[in-house]
Amino acid sequence: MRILHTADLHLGQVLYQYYNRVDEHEYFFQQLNQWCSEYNPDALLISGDIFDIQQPGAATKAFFNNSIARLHRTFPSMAIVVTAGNHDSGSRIEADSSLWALADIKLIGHGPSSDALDHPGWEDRFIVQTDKGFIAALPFMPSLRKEIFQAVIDRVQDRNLHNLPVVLMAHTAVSGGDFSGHSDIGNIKSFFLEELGSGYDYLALGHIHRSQTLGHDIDCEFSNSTLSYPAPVVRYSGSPLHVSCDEQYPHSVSLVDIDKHQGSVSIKKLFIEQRRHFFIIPNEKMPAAKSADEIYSSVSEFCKKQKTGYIRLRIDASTPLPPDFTQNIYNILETTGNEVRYNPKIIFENIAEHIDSSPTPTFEIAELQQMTNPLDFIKKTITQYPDLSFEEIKKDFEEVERKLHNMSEKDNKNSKLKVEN
Ligand SMILES: [Mn+2]
Repeated sequence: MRILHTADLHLGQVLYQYYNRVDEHEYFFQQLNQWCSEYNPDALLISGDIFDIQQPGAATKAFFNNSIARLHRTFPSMAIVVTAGNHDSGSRIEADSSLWALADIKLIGHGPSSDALDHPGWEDRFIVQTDKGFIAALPFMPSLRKEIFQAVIDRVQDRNLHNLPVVLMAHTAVSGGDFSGHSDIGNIKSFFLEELGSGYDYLALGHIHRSQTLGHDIDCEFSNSTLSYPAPVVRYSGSPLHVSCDEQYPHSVSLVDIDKHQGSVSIKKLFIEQRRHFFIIPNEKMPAAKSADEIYSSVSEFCKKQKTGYIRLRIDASTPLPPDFTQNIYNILETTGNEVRYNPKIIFENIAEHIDSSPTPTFEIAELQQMTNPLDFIKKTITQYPDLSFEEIKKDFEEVERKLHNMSEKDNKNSKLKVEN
């Protein structure tokens, strides 16, 4: 079974409160079309966060509809499975699902309700069976419950008489298990891998925007060579575009081949060419800028040479900036007709030396909304508190998280006992 796995499209995103990214998403879908014709996958999976906001505008919805319909027309035998993420409105995704079902395209907005598991046939909505294997698709569920994941995998196994590959889709952050070498997993509110059940060969995850195969530290970010692992494999495909300026790593779609149930899983990253690249001015090999004029001329130079891209400025913290600094930058960029785009979140350097004069870190609204873990916030503001150690705070948080997890396990057991009694 061969699948193309992607997630976190964030269609309709307006970056830095100003820039519409539809042409970037269009360029991504062009590449996706190209890969579908080149690799001929049995299924295309989109593991949540289709849209950037719960109520995307008409143009964004039309873009999604047209892009998916076009993929289906061009590759009619390829299964397409789309689940809702935490950014999506599950109800809105669900509302369109019966229409998409006419084209055999699966859109899943909601997980099963708590009493659904008692009704035979509940699983039909979540299972896609192809000639080559099974896809059990679950969307983002605010209260993630282990029995749902296990139940849907078990129902797949009832049908899986020929040992075909089993793929599970989920949209969540995952922690726990043996994830040595993946310290960044803990930066987001997360669930333990065991809570997603067992019995799948490939877990196609969405939510974390950096692509990674969990539990394996040989997943080189820049390599497009095919890596094989014994099943099961747990993987984030990562987002196609950098959704915030902290995501400058390469973005890719995962091409996944699974030979049989409990067999081997091969993964190849298909790197996405970005319509607009991300640049830091001056680039990190140079010293940070020390005057506003220096920045103005570097930005002008960039606009002439590069002509397109997202830029972010690197400025020494001791540099005095005039009150019309931001306006001056926008004035320079105007000459490029919105092609060079400015992220007003400046990277200030040598803050430690200027701790008293250092500016307070600023946050975009979208960034704050995504920040489900207080540690992310602490990390960004830690330079303001020279007496605190980030590592110690992180350890304390992890300890609390572990205790809370144990408590909720106990609560679950107790409430089950009560029900049985
Ligand atoms: Mn996302």
